[in-house]
Amino acid sequence: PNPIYRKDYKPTPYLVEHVYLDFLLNEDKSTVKSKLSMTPNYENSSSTPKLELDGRKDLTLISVSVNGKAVSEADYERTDKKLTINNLPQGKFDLEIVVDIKPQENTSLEGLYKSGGNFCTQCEAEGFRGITYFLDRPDVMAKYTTRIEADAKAYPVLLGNGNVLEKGSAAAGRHFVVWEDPWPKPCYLFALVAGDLACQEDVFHTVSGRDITLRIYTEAKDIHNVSWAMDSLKQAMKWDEETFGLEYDLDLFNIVAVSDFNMGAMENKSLNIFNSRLVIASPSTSTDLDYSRVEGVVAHEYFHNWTGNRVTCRDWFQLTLKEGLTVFRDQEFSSDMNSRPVKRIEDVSRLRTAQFTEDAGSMAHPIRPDSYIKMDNFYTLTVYEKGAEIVRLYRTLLGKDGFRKGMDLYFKRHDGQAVTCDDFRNAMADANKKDLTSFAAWYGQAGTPQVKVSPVYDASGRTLTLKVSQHIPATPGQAHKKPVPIPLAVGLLASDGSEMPLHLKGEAGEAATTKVLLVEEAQQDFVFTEVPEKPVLSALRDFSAPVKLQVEGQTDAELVFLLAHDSDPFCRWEAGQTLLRALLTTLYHAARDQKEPELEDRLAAAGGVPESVTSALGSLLTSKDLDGMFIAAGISLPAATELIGDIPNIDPLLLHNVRKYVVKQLAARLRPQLEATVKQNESAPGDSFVPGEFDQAARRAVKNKALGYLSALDDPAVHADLLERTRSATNMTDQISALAGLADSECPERKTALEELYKQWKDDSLVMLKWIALQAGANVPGNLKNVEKLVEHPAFSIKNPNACYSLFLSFLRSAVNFHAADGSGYKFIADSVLKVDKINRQVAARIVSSSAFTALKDYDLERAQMMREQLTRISAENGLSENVFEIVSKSLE
Ligand code: B3K
Ligand code: ZN
Repeated sequence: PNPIYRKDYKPTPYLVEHVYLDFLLNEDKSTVKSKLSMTPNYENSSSTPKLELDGRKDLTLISVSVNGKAVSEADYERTDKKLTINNLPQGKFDLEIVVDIKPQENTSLEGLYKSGGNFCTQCEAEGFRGITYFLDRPDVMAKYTTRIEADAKAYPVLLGNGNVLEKGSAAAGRHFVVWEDPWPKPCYLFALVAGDLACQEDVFHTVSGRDITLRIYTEAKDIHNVSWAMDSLKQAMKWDEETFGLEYDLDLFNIVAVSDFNMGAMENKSLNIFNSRLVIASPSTSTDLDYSRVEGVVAHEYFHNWTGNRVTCRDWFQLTLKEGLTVFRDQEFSSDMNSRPVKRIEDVSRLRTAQFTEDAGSMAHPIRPDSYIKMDNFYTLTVYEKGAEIVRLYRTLLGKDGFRKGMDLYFKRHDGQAVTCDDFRNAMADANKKDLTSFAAWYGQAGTPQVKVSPVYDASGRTLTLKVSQHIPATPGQAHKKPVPIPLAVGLLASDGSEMPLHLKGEAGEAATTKVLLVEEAQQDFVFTEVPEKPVLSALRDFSAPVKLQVEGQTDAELVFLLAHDSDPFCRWEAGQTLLRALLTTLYHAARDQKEPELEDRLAAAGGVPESVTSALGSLLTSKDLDGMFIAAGISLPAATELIGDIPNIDPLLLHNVRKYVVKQLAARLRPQLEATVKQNESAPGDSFVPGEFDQAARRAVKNKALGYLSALDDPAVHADLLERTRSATNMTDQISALAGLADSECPERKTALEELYKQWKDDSLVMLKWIALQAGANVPGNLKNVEKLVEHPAFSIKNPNACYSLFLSFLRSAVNFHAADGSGYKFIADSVLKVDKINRQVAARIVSSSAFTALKDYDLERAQMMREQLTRISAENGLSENVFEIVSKSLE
């Protein structure tokens, strides 16, 4: 397979003005007739250029005609991927193509396929070419009219983009609906649904006084559980009007939930299609986290209507233009709906545990990649989450109003266009009369910048100098990097914990307590004057840039101080995390250097968990002025993946055991406080669950975190209590947390609880996903054989992406079993990838790309070698998909 390069971008020689589609949906084969009004997009010349349409080999071509006349076989060529038409007429012309397809056999879930007996589509990035031959790229924007015809009884609901133009019945018990979308769009936003679906309807009154009909469709059994999604949609619509002045642009907005879907959801114009797990929510089956995900994703897809649909991407390399921006928008929405500090901490944790790893591994790429083999492989944390951080940089630098001005100009200039990341940056720059050219480096360079800050205090001159340096590590294909502009938000704390007013040398203006320094060079000094005493530095406030920060000379005592006093909630949390990362690293090295005596004794001899750490976490736990959600995050240990890469040639099992030791020590020493926390935050009998109620959710969060710690004690009384909680829980948050507390313990209650939960929820496929995930990710030794049995279990289906993610992605997180010293975990994953790849290439690729196989250089030599062997085995497979090939071959380089 050949890579596609960003530098090779060229517009198409023809554009499409209007697309008329006619779908005849059937059980054996479905027919797609497309009529395209084509218009020339080339310089006038005597001969016309050829037209190369994208397709797939499973399209059965029935006919091609131009202006009503069949194109002779001599005038077109077909390959597995293209239909090329020659000798086209000058000027505008109509092109008609008829193909047959078999959606019922389409297990890749790209293009038109069947889920739960219904027809549905997924076209982004390149699924439309699986439906018909087309110029399948985002810069070809057209108006669409779609006629859908199917059996009236089996498919009573027929949905398309835009408005209903016409509907009626057809021969042989069939019916049809014609949809018309007035807004030009790229084909990746096309959608169609035909099925037997129930519907909940609502209405949204826009700021300008229009009434929008909102409909959510699900299978009949789920329709009573969509009100949270509906409320979230209305909140999002209102928020976008208030925050960005953006109003919805049609009279109808549909959401359809399907159970077989490769990703979370898709923002098709006025017909969003969702993975059912992101629409359906009920207290007894969904956790607080599920509720917040539904809210966030419903909002995200809605926000795409402006950032993505009205203004779209010129080519797929620009994906972060719509995704980074839309993630930023959904993050801000969720912050406004819930707790801003907690949302920020969650987002940073995700970035750090998963995106930083990606940015250091074999698939590392800039937020705007330079090349790809399969675009599907680039819907990544880098493009999405790091992309959102880069959008946030503008907001940090330009302020809320400046950012809004930039957004307004972006829409004013580019509404209805397919544009690039440079266009966005230019709008931000021009609206604020600022030169933002240097920000281009963030779009072109992969890797996480490492920032060092050395504070130097001069008591006689009462100055504090911050010596700041940055370095971006090499990534595949990019050995040397130039510095990027880094907004570094800082504050200075006095010894009484108060915030010092900041005076930056050479800068007039009012003294604030947080200052954003713009670091643009590899090394730069910033001097603060009138600093009365040696301060404690609070740096990277609110995580003002996606970097790894190291403060030179920072002591544990300073971290404990920041954890107690910093006015910036992010930095307060971060101080605790830094303390814990350092502790885990120290203990890991102590344990690694010797083999004798027992691990626990070695760790104890190395100092164990110091009293200062225990008491700092203890005071956080018992703090009266912090909410439970923040406390839960504050007492959580950094994920193992945060240390992988920083500790060379890591032994993941040893790291796991060190982490386990720290948790157990903390649990033992803080037991009274943990037990008190559980008691104080227990929900009262009669308390009813109110979705989205922060206070309640915060209490559950800290209670369940405390129970999680207690479960590490290996105490039969705790196990009995957890089992009892899985039985008496009145909501899924509590039920599944209690089960999670048992999942890693080798106790009789574990088996009982798993069996009971299965009996209770076996008919609810969304709860079964959690049940599968907990078992597959368990760290009990020898669990692989249980996981292998799970693959055969009726609750699991290898054709369902959600089931695959629950099982395989969870297994990847089990240090004990995935990283088993005999290599059995690696072999299981390689076998599974090969099996899944034959069914669904996107899911298979996602399993490999989420695995440590893409970071094998970070692991000990034995493990790295075993991973390489499995990658080699995968790469030798006949008929391997391009998706998996790309990841495997890059990981072997
Ligand atoms: N835009 C879609 C992602 C499509 C992924 C295609 N492999 C969902 C989203 O980001 O909103
Ligand atoms: Zn998106």
